[in-house]
Amino acid sequence: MFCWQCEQTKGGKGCDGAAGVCGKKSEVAELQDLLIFILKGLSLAAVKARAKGLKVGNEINRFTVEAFFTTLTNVDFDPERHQKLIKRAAACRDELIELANVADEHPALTIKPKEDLAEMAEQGRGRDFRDLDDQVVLSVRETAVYGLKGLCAYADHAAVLGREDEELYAFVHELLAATLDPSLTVDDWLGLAMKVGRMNLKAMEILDEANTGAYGHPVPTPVPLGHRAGKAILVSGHDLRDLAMLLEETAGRGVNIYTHGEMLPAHAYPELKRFPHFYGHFGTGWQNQVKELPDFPGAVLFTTNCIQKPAAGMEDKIFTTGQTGFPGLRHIPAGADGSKDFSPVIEKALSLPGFAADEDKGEVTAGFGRHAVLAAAGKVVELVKAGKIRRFLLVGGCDGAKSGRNYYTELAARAPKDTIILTLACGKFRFFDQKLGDIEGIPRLLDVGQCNDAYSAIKIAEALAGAFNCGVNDLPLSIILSWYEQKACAVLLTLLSLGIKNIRLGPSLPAFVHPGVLSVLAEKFGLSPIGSAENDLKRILG
Ligand code: SF4
Ligand code: SF3
Repeated sequence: MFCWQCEQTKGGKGCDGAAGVCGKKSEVAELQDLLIFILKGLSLAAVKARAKGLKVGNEINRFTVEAFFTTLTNVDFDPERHQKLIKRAAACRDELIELANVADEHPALTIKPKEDLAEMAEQGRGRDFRDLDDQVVLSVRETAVYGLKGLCAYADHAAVLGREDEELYAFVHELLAATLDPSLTVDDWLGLAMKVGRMNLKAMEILDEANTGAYGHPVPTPVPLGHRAGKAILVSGHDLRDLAMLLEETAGRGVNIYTHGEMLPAHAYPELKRFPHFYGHFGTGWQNQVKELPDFPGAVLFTTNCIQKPAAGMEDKIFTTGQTGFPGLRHIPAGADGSKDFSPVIEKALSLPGFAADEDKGEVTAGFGRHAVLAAAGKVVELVKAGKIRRFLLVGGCDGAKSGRNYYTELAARAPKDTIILTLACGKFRFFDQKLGDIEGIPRLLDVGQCNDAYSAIKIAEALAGAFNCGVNDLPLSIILSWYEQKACAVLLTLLSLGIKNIRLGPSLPAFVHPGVLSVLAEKFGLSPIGSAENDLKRILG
């Protein structure tokens, strides 16, 4: 195996050998390489079908997005689920080949997956992305491909809420098919990477409409970090529909529902917070789950990334759904209409002790989406003009295990009292419970939401630029990102495609970004690595 798609990659260079740092075994990595290879063939056939004016069925569109999302970091570690996906990918590909009468003999179109799991993995061996000699082209191409994984994750979340877009699906096929064309140059791939960014904005916009259309616009909401006496279920990941269905199914059953990780902002949605048994938030960043989850006295449901190998003894308490999977964990499937029966999770929670007593551990406030922040825009503009708000710091992105991530904790703690910190995604767990106070009633720490709510942050920045009659780059705003997995790549490409400059990126730079590409990004967009919190703040604040 060889994989370098995430920030945790071995030695900052690439995971190889028997397993990746995330725990992905070489067999799963090889199955993923085979799956991606066949998805590229499927995509080429889909491009050819569309070029002939033929319609690519929605089942194939949806499947492409789901299968590609599966290969994102910390989503699915189960070889048997990959085996099924590979077979389905080949069947969908062959259906398109027949539909469009494709005569091309590219191996991605002709390879037939073996029946046996070990033989299938063998077919994937050596079929990773390193098929170009030109390392610069390879680097830009893979940056675009990883961004596309993030886009597929967001498109999948929107699709489960019934929001889909043919242009988005056609682009996913266009980009995956393009990876089979060795004649594309660095400039071609830079153009395609920017298009991934633009299309990801669209995916996040559709997801925003899906989430707010179904559950209302988030409103600032205090979220307890403690618990109530009683049976309990913990819900992790990003998928609000899974949470909504579980809340419905547990109503009146004597079970309290808690959020974990990226599910925290769900507390702020009116149609979710109305459930009296939707109580609080448990735990911190995803990388602490092995240590923290054994202290949760109930069942746990992972709806999306980031899932890790469970601690010993936790296997029968943790469930997966959606694209997530782990060998030995029970998976809750979706019915044809997307509905799910969570009774195994509920029965498990009822059989476990639950919390013995109430405990108050303070609270955090979620729900500063664009509606809530822009409702206070007049006051914010006035405070900026009066010099009472010196700068906005957008400190967002993923959390992870590296010690260098203390930078983000320190940055939030050191930021002067006349700065406002906007945050989003799971990187917030580095500082989400710091008490930063307010500036004349405007909280200094504003949690915009999940990583996909980067859409909301972009809208806030654009609205502020409108109010000040300037461009986003001229605002008193600095963007400091933390990345871990490929959704962060998608969001970064979106920001770059919007022309947003001088972004700082950490805790380390991606292994797949070649030094030659980095210098282009530095020159064109002013992208730079983070330094020390103290020095960066000095530079930012002048
Ligand atoms: Fe390594 Fe990250 Fe790939 Fe896992 S996803 S194998 S940690 S590079
Ligand atoms: Fe976190 Fe995995 Fe990236 Fe949605 S949950 S941001 S790391």
